[in-house]
Amino acid sequence: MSLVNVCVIDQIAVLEINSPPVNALSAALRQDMIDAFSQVQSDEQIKAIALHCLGSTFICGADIREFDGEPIAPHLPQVIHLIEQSKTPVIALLHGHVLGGGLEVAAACHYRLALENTNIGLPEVGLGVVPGAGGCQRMMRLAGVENAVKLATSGRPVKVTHPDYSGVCDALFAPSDDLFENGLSWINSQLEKQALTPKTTGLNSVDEVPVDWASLKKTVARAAKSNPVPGQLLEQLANEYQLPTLEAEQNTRELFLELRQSVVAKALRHAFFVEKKMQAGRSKNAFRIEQTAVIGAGTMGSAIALCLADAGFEVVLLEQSQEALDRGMGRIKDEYAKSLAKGRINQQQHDARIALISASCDYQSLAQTDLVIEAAFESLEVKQSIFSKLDEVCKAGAILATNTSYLDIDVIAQSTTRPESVLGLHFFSPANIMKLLEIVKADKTSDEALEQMQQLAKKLRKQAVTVGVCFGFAANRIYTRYGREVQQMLLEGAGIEQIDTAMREFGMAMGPLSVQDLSGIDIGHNARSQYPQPEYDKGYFKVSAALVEAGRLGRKTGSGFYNYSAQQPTIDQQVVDIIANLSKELNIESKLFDAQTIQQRAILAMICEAVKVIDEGIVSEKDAIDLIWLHGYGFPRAKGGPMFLAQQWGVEQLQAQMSELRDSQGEKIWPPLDLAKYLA
Ligand code: T1G
Repeated sequence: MSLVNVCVIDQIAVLEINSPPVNALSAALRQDMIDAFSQVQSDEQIKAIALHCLGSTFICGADIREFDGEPIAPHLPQVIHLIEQSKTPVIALLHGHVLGGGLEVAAACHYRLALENTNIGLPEVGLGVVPGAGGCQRMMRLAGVENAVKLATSGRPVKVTHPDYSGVCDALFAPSDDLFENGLSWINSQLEKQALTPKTTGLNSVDEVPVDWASLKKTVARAAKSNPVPGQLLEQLANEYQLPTLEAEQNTRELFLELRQSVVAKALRHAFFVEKKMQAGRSKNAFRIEQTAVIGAGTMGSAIALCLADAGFEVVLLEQSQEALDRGMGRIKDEYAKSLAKGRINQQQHDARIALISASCDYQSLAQTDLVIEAAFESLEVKQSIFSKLDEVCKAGAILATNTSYLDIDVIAQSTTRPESVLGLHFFSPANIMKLLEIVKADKTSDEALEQMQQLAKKLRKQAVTVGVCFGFAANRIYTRYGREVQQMLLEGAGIEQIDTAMREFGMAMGPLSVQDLSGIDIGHNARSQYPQPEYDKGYFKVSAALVEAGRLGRKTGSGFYNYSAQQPTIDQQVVDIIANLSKELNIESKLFDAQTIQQRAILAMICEAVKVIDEGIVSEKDAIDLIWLHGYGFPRAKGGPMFLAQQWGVEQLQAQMSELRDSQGEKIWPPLDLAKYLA
């Protein structure tokens, strides 16, 4: 059955695309479009062709799943050229997300009509490729060179009403209007005026407005982080933008074909599909969370309240004292004032979101709450007392969540008579910015409660991973192992700046030791101190312990691994001496390091702990590890994640490197692992 239904209304041939879920341009759809266009273009009675999509969106782009294999004919440029060269005017009716190949099809049409809330974009660089069917070239003719270059090199969609892109559409309709009905009446009115022609704007010469390529280059470099493709595309467009459309289109397509099989493109596709795979599926039970509450108005608690209000939930923020509440509410109002000033929200959204958050010191105000998220002081006793009170006050079925990073949720659940409703919701700081959310399943947590949290995560626009209970759950446990390996390398002679620089060059958002200084060296130290230290690991976070003892807790005390008294962080001899003395005391041999060795050791440590975490069933599958690192710790997206990298390095190389480290550090730290089980 064709994916394109053709029907004729008056003198208009309507080509209706129906390829759920998002009308991706699969080979089958490309073929059906060619067949449909060929059929109607030869019909003299047809005076106009309307291209329309059923479902939530117009064509959302190429079918990314095809990128792992060889290109399949018919290729998109064939469809594009058939449309553009049609003697019968072609009008695209746009709604939803007109992205990548979808925008390329729309740009090749002779006219474009859209609902005002339609997004248009060229997100290809975010997949490690470039628009391969003339999107850049035709958008230069419709929106101007600089606007087209910004759209393609940023990969960020814009609303079709954005003033810089007002030249793209010939008419816009209100979001509540019927696009199809309004579209057809627009076409008929133009036909009556004999105003429709098969105009090929996309083939015109580009406008001669000067382009500030140097400034674009700086902007692109800053935004692209470890993804080389935006820079490559910018260079290509800067060199070729004045060429005729079809010639420049072909050259950019060659770059697309070259990039689609690159490791960066594979890593970015992996990240895309892992995010889709891990997001909540269709829900079995109705979503029942309406009233929410947060216990604790500190940094974390107020940021979690922001998260909930941003998603439209009513939130009661509860604290022990009015003074603590006022501080928390102050933080929330400051954050919303900043968002308003930056234009991220408008005044109406600002006021509505603040109105959703109420403050209280009385647990009775939680009697009708559907979900309570506790974000109080990281002490088991404090949490046990809170959960015991919640158990008394909250209605049956209310879900009681803790935001603890390390504490045993099974023990916390025992403070209640409803362990089936107790679980962890581990947000990452700042909670209203970081996408990762660990949903922690305690021993007795019910599947229904977990499923409610997966649906909640989707509404909070979080990337959620369901994990089991252990020290640090999945994310912090692997992060702790990474931190241990970094400190072990310090003891073995690697420099503080050398390590941070190496990991930044790898693509991490920040060096690990700078992160320690930012979050506070004592935070991890105190959490680890609540558990027995591994006897077999004599250097286990000894450097952190020594710095805490010396009062060097990080930025908050003016010094930690670095000294922060000057404009740029510096290294104190005191820290170098602390490390040297520890190495001597622990009889650890010093060796030479380079950036590659540091990066390799760090990633190997992540992979080693990740495999143990999967083996223990703390996470259900290896893709969860990559999602955690991409969205919890700023792992470079263009490298796909620790397990994607492990796949690239291969079992043999990994086993050889880990066995070498096992020889020097022992098999408790580097246990033999069945890597082949996960890295087919
Ligand atoms: N190809 C294949 N599958 C796709 C897909 C795509 N382009 N987009 C989405 N899916 C799947 C997705 O995996 C999920 O599958 C289901 O559709 C619903 O997606 C030639 C080279 C459009 C904003 O990058 O941004 O065109 O989990 O949950 O929330 O020059 O999907 O149900 O099995 O995300 O409503 C450019 C990517 C491609 C768009 C809709 N286009 N997609 O969001 O649904 S490259 C893109 C999205 C290109 C040209 C170049 C979003 C969406 P499952 P969903 P949504």
